[in-house]
Amino acid sequence: MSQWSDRAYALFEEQQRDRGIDLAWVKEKLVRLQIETPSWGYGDSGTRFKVFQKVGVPRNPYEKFDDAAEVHRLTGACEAVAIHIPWDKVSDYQELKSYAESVGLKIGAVNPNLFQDDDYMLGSVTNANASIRRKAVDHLLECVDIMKQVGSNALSLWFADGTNYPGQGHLRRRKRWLQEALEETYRALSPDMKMLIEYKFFEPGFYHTDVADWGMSFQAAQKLGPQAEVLVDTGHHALGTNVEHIVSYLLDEGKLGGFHFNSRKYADDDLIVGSSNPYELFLIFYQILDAHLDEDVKVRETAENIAYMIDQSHAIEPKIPAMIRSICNIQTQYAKALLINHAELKEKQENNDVLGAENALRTAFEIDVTPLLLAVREERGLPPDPMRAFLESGYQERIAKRGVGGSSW
Ligand code: AOS
Ligand code: ZN
Ligand code: ZN
Ligand code: ZN
Repeated sequence: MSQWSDRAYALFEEQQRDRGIDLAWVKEKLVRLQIETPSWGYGDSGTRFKVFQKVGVPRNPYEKFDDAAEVHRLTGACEAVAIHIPWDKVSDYQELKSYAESVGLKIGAVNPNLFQDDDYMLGSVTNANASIRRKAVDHLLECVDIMKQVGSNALSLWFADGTNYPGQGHLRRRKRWLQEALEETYRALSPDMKMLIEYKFFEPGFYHTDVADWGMSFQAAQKLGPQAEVLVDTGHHALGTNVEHIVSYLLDEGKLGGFHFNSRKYADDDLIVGSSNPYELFLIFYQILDAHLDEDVKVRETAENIAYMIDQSHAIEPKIPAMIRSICNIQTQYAKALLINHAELKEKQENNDVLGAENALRTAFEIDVTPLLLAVREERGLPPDPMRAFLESGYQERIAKRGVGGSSW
């Protein structure tokens, strides 16, 4: 480290020791934080107005793994990559698994795609047409089979099913069809597999979506059994929703399975994590780390086994730097949350000291964790500034030979 960062870390260490923070524990937690990146985040994407094609975008799933490997090499935090079927369809999934391993990665969640076939215009598992429902369930089962081939232990489900107009669909019938599809899929899972059920209150259906909120995901998962859990995509709530409250509720029920992290200002914007709402991310991590310390072993285990994933689409930003920025932002907010003094906070809460409690929490958020992050990266032999290391690596220039017109999503 430079003299400046050595001095900054020494001061940081002293300040945190004075606050009663166990820095060995903080560092261990930081090192263990792994965040899965999505294969589709490396492809071209856009809005409904335009998909901009970028130079050097991966042309196939293998090149997406190459890019993900670069992100992992620089951050040490992204060893798994989520795949989307059929966007990442290959003829030999064992070969895809071996390829991932050869570049230092593993395959994370398998995401079925039930929204791009014309057949699914009016729904997939909730379509009024039984043969389309069958086709959709067969695709879910195919994805479970792919999980077995690639060694994935998470089936990540998001249904675009919904309607645009009142009366267009029969809501209760659709609810039952959805549960039937989930049940058939759940039965196909191996005992070590999780089913993660994502919710979203709008889009592409603008009147209703079949899995609209966490309560619907939760109830479906509850009925299915212990292998089914809820996935919280941070962009899938109405503005003003208290996402960290949902997180704490699901943790306490042992049903928080994973996250799709991204940032949003208005809707499901899928922007760089923490770019416009860093305090929300910090407060989510506060709930999780508080649950790490819970006296109930089930709550602790739930908190320790959360699948952290990024779900972003990069319309204008260069994709690999956008991913690196997201990882760094997550690490920053996680590090801040690790500096919460839980004993102090508990004491303030128990004394009904409103401002004292708020201050205890905010104090951690306001700490500059740069010296800590630099020290941890250095101890792990990682570049202190992963973004700068990427820009200086020449990787972007090397992949330019892929040309334009790579994979979309
Ligand atoms: C869609 O809004 C969801 O966030 C899903 O997770 C989706 O599968 C993913 O964004 C890829 O399109
Ligand atoms: Zn998502
Ligand atoms: Zn989304
Ligand atoms: Zn999103």
